[in-house]
Amino acid sequence: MTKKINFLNLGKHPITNNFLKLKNPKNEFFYNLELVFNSKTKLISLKKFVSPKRMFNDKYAHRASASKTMCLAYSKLAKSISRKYKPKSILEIGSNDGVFIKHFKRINNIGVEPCKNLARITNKMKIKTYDEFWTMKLSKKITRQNKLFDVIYSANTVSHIHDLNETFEAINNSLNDNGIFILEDPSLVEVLKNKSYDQFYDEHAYVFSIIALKNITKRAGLQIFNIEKLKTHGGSNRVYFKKYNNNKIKVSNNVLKHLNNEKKIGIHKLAVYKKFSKNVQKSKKNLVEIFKKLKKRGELIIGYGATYKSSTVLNYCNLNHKFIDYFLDTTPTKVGKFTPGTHIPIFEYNGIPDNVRFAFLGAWNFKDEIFKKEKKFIKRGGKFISHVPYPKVL
Ligand code: JHZ
Repeated sequence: MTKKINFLNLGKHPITNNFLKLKNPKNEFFYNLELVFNSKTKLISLKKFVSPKRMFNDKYAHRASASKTMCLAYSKLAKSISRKYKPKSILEIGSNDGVFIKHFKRINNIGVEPCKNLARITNKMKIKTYDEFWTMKLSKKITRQNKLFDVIYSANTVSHIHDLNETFEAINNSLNDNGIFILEDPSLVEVLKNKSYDQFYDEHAYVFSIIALKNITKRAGLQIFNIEKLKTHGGSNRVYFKKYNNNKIKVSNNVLKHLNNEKKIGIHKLAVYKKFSKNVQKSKKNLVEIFKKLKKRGELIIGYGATYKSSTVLNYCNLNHKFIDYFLDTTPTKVGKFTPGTHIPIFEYNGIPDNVRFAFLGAWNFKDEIFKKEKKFIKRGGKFISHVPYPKVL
């Protein structure tokens, strides 16, 4: 019998995309963020999902092209797909602001993006974008209008969709018999290693292991044939799938290597998550201590990058505007607003002001890019605070 076993309760959390116009809004929505382990599929997920309509709306703030690292990563991948697979058609599920799909203008390139403000951006770029949620119904509609696809790509999106069986079946339905599906999402191995519990929030319904992915895609007729480990978004996996009946593509040895490594770590065992839960509680205690110490000394502390991830850290650790004076962020749709739940003002990034000595690294996944950019701040003695892999002043 399948059992969903609780292993971590992160308390009450707001909608991460709900950047607030008012500091003290009325009726802010909160839900309980709890994590469970599925004893049958070995999937790690939120216990209770938040309604997709609450999260993915016309005011969606995240822009995938907000970091140079990601722009480069997507352009490199687009080149490699064109060279290796020479597709005549490509579908992207979760096309955001077009950062990836725009590289395929010479072939039939289609986007799926339920956030209407984002779909408008790519439709304006002349990339046909369906502003709907990915379902079997939509897959059938797109396939009727565009035939089957040689490549289907989805980055940081499938982990956001609640019904995984329908999602993968719909992907199979839209894929050519010789086509490939590429999925990219944060890696559970990296989350455990880095204690990066902030990969769990309303939108991240799942964080995938390869073991769980293998278990749930099999019944949809998809088979993993290759895996690339990526540094992006704090450590991700790029997983390549083919249809089970496609014997032209060989399964790479690295698939077995990943599966064996996960077994060695114990990804399929509850004990690993119980230990993770203890590590997360310790991480909270140590991070709060750092903030309290600095604030007692009267230090001004800013946040660098008002990420969705940081919402989990701030709300779980009760780090509100008394601890972080303000955030700096480059995303225009976040500027002038307040962080969800913790109500910290977000200002436009124009360099770190001279009076700042401490900055909490909300965008720790872009540490290398940010450290390169902030050489002046570091040179004058400025310090970053990060909770990954453990709370530390860097
Ligand atoms: P970033 C979002 O999560 C939501 P977030 C979503 N659920 C998801 O899965 C990932 O993206 C992919 C700012 N910044 O990408 C820009 C600077 O200000 O880590 C962004 O607001 N200066 C779809 O929000 C934020 O940080 C900089 O120099 O956790 C980064 O957000 C850089 C590099 C970034 O994703």
